Amino acid sequence: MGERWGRRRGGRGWSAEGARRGRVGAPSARLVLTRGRAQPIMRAGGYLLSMKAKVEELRSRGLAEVTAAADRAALDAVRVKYLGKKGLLTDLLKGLAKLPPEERPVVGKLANGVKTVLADAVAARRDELAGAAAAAEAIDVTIPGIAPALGHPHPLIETQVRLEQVFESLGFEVVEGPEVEDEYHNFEALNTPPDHPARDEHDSFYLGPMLLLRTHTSPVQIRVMEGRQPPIKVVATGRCFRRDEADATHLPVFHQIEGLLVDEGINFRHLRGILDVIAETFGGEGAVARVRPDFFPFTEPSAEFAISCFVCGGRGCRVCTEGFIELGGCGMVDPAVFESVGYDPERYTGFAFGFGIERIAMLRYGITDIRQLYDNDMRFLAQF
Ligand code: FA5
Repeated sequence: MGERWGRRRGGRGWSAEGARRGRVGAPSARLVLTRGRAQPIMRAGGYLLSMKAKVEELRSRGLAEVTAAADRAALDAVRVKYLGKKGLLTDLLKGLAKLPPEERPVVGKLANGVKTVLADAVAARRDELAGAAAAAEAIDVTIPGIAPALGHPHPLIETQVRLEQVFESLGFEVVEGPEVEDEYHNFEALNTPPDHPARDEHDSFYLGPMLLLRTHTSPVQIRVMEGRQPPIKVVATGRCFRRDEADATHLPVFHQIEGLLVDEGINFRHLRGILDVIAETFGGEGAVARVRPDFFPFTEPSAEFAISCFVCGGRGCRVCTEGFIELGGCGMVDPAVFESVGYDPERYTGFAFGFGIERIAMLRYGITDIRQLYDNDMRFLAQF
């Protein structure tokens, strides 16, 4: 350095070109000419060069940090660090005041240029990151979907709905009655007084002295007839409750469909026509219907309705009794029942029936044990 100073002072060996090339520590020709004093000129020149180097360094460091920013937050931090109000470039520009006025534009231009370069690089990197994020989140709509497992109505409900549809198509109205009944509607009005032996068969769940869970859907007949005059053409479906041991064909809670048709001139052949519809619709191919005499206190004559067993075809097996599956009872409404609801038994006749819906579902789907309907085993239910 000492030697250079010596040469500069002498004014030889230094050219304006040399200064323009920006040799470290070299004063610019202009400074020499305008200032005429070596010392301040050399200081100012040194400061200018170090400013330029600083700007250049900020440029390359800033660009490297922008490129390295892995996400939006990191990129924003880099932007604030270099371009923010208190950022490194802003800081540097504040330092311009220390430069001679004619040098300020040179460094100012340089710094503003770097500002633009960094701002552009930040914007480009932001786009790049947004593109990468969008690509990562993109959904490929061409990939085959996963089919959701679709449910379907339970075979018991399916059978109940189908029964209601069949009867509605025959002009019957679907009605409802309470599951908690009084003894009068469940027994007395149906011609079954307290000492009647048929009451033993309906071993009941009592809720109080006169209140019980209905043992059959027949009390709905009474409730309908109490509320309106003939002609009556209704079916009622719902749960019934008995203290029965569960086995292949019995449950303590089961469903029945009750039917009642009352008008002038109704006879057993009308009932037989309905039984044939049930046998054809739910019995399956080749099924044989069987109607044979039975006893119910509320019908006279009474009959038992059964369909040939789908398992053994009528030979007899564990699922059936003597080759037939009993669906329910039926008959012509007993005049005593009409009297209990105030109908004139001389004028009106009618038939009634009550079938087990589980038994019909068993026939329909070939189910050999009634309990399977309530096991809620998806492997079993999914078959239907
Ligand atoms: C009755 O319940 C009469 N109310 C039916 C009736 C209505 C007769 C109208 C005349 C006129 P029964 O107790 O037989 O009848 O039952 C009828 C049907 O309900 C049976 O054939 C059977 O299919 C079904 N059932 C009865 N008890 C059970 C049980 N514990 N589990 C499953 N199903 C049953």
